[in-house]
Parts: sequence; structure tokens; C-alpha cells
Amino acid sequence: MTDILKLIKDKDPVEKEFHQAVEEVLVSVQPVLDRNPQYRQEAVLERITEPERTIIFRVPWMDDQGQVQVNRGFRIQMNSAIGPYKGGLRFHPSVTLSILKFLAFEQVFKNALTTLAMGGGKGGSDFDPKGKSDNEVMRFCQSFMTELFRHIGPNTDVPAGDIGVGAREIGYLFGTYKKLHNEFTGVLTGKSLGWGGSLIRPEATGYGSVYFAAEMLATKNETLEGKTCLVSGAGNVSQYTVEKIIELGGKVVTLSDSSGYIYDEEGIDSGKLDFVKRLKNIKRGRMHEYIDKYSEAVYTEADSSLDHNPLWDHKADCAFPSATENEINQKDATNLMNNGVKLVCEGANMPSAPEAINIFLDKKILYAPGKASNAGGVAVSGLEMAQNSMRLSWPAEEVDQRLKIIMKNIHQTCLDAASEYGTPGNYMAGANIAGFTKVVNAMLDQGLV
Ligand code: NDP
Ligand code: 2IT
Repeated sequence: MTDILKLIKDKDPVEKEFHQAVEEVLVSVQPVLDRNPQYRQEAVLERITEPERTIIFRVPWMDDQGQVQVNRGFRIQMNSAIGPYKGGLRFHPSVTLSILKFLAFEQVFKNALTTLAMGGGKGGSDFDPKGKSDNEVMRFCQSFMTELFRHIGPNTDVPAGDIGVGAREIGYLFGTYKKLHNEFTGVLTGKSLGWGGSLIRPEATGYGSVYFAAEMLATKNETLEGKTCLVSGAGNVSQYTVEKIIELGGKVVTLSDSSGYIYDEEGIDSGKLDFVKRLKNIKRGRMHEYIDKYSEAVYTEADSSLDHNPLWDHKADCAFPSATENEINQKDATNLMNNGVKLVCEGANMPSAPEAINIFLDKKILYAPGKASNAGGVAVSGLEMAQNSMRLSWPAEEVDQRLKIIMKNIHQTCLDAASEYGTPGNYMAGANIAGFTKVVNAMLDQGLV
């Protein structure tokens, strides 16, 4: 195990996030490797940690002042053992090859857990949509797709949204793909409803995360009713996490963006949530505007000189980190424990640093790793692909029901795999083991791939 990690670190020394994601999986699957020596003989670790294909390209576009701008575009086609590459596109200035490789690696196992036929991939750009006009975003998306289109397709690679990529960006990307290929096809998911999108896709990641949390609580004969919850982020995942928590009787007291967070002790009710949706999705405003409307809340500006994030330092029962990677460090995890948090359900990808995860596992709280708990988004993307193939669209209740069943099954799969390999109740180990085993067995069936 350590030899392969060393190999990866030596080969790509700067890819810290990728190393972090790989190490977590390698540690979890050690008992599987011990029980199945052929996996090492067949070099599955060397294979599974090397992307099948990495595409890096120039994205030139013109801003509203007529100035040429150049960004870098990426698509990591990580693994296609169980289906076409599938995974989101992220537009954010922090995007690097390391970030996208970690996301693509996680996506492989996440997609396997959904039980749908989807391989894993991820892509994006260091382009920052924040502060750009719609026209600038459109010109960027058109340029991005002018290269990406030759590498993707409904049976090859099906991108979707992630940070900074929502319905608006998917629309511009789809329009360009359609024009270049002269083909109306389900090549992207997260499309708008009028032209091939699926009902419940916008809600799916957040709802799925809360369904997973409810499943975890049910193992302790508990529910979300009356529980106080901390949610980070204020984007797609966070908004629908809040919506479902409210529906199930919980109280959400925080939301954030990269500039700061709000604490609303009275709870964010559905009226306040509607305000946040309008603020973020239509006005594209900032979280501090919340206190202009709701003066009972407190806004705290982000302060990178602090060794912790004060959002995680409030009395609560549950935490739903739903913004970005490594947003909970060791100190934050300690603060969560000291404040009574008994459940951490990851809406974001890899939001908890390894030291934080160790604290959750030591304290034996209910801890759900993102690749299990946020799989509802890509699962409904898989259902969108199925509907596109059949040229049908299912009613919201049907998609939601399927989502619920998928999340329930993922929860059970994690518990079963964890128990089988001697770590009962460890959802992280269970998710990694179950995802890994499925993908690796498919690879071995297909020969030297
Ligand atoms: P959005 O772009 O809709 O929202 C992201 C939110 O997180 C914003 O509030 C943003 O604040 C904040 N944020 C982003 N980057 C940072 C950062 N570096 N530091 C602090 N805050 C940050 O993205 P999503 O809601 O779609 O994604 C959130 C997380 O969920 C990501 O980890 C993503 O990979 C994961 N995810 C998303 C899925 C989906 O279907 N969309 C599916 C599964 C996982 P600001 O506006 O200031 O940038
Ligand atoms: O991280 C993720 O699972 C996503 N951003 C959603 C991917 C998808 O293909 O729907």
C-alpha cells in the first residue's frame, strides 16, 4: 500500500489533494487486498490510480471590454470499467489538475455505489464565473466546448455541473455541443426541464444527502425532527439540503459562501430559504445580504488567519459540510464534537481533512463520506441519461422515489461492506470497499485495461 502511494507521490509530487483521496481509499481497502492477493498481482492499484486519459486544453475567450482572456480547460477520464465516464465540470479559480484528479478518483467509486452504469470522470477550468456577465460566461462556455466536444458523447463521457457550473452554463455548453455535432443527445446532465433535463436533478444532491443522514439516524432509532443542523455553502447542494432538513422537521442555523457565513439562531425557514435561492441563483449576490433582510441573524466575515472556521463552532446535533474540499480541519472537528454534534454528513466532496475524519471515527459518531452521501446528484444524472435514451421524462414523484431507494441501498451497502471487513459502522471504509471491489472486478473481467 505505502509503495504505491510513494510511487504516486514521486510521480506527481504537487498533487496533494489527489494523494489525500488516494490514501484514504488505499487504507480502507487494505483488508480487501489482504483477502484477494490477485488484486496486487494484477496491479489494480497502479491501474486504478492512473487516469485512462487526461485532456488539458487552452480556452481563449473575449471579455466585454474586447480583451482576450485565456484559461485552462481539463477533462480527466478516470475509469470506464462500468460505464461511460460521468462526472461534473467545475469552474473555479482554485481548479488544478490535482483537484480534478481527486474529484475524478472519488467519482469512480461514488458512481459504482449508485449501482447505475457510469464510469468516473471530472473536468473544469480555472475560469471564475463570479462577477462575469452572462455574455462573458456564454463566450467562455462556447470556447470550452469547442475543444471538449471531440472527447465526449452520450456513450463516451457525460459531463454535468459542479461548483460554478449550473443550469446556465450547462445550457451554453449543450448549445455548442449540439451545433458542432449536429446531434440532439443526452451528452450533458443537469439540463433544463424544457430540453431533456430531469425533474429532481437540481434537488438531488441535497435531498440525497439528507435521505442518507436520515438512514444513519434510523440505525439509532432517531430522526431529524427537532435537530439543529449546521450547513456550509449556499449553492446547489446546500440549498436543497436545507429544504429537505426543514421538511423533515430539523432546524438549520448556518449557511456560507467564500466571503463569510450567517448564523440564524431562530432557524432558516422556507421563506428565508426562498430569499437565499433568489439571492444566489438569480441575483448572484453574497451571503452578507441575508442580514440586511433578516436582522436577527449574525454575519461573520471569513478570516483566513484563523486556525478554524467559526461556522463549525456552534451548538448543534448535525453538520452538513456542503461547500468544498477540506473545509473541516482537525480543530473544526474538535469544535464540532465539543458542541455536541453526533452526525456529519458530507454534501461536498472530501470536505473533511484526514485528521478530522480520524476524530469522527474515534468518537464513533455517524460520519458519512461524500462519495456515499452526495451520490444522489450523480444518481439522478444517471436517471436523466436513462430518460434521454428512452426519450421520456418521469414525474417528480417517480424520480424522487428512485432517489430515495438508491440512497437507502447505498447506506446499506456501506454498512454491509464495513461489517464484512471487520469495521462495523464505519461508512467510510464501507463506501471505499464496496466501490473499489465493484470497479476492480469489472476491470479484471475485461482483461488488461
Ligand atoms: P455551487 O457552485 O452551487 O456552490 C458552491 C458553494 O460553496 C458556494 O456557496 C461557494 O461560495 C462555496 N465555495 C466554493 N468554493 C469555496 C471555497 N474554496 N471556499 C469557501 N467556499 C467555497 O456548487 P455545488 O453546491 O454544486 O457544490 C458544492 C460541493 O458539493 C462541491 O464540493 C461539489 O463538488 C459537491 N457536489 C456537488 C454535486 C452537484 O450535483 N452539484 C454533486 C455531488 C457533490 P462562493 O459563491 O463564494 O464561491
Ligand atoms: O460530484 C458530483 O457527483 C457531481 N458534481 C455530479 C456529477 C454528475 O455527473 O451529475
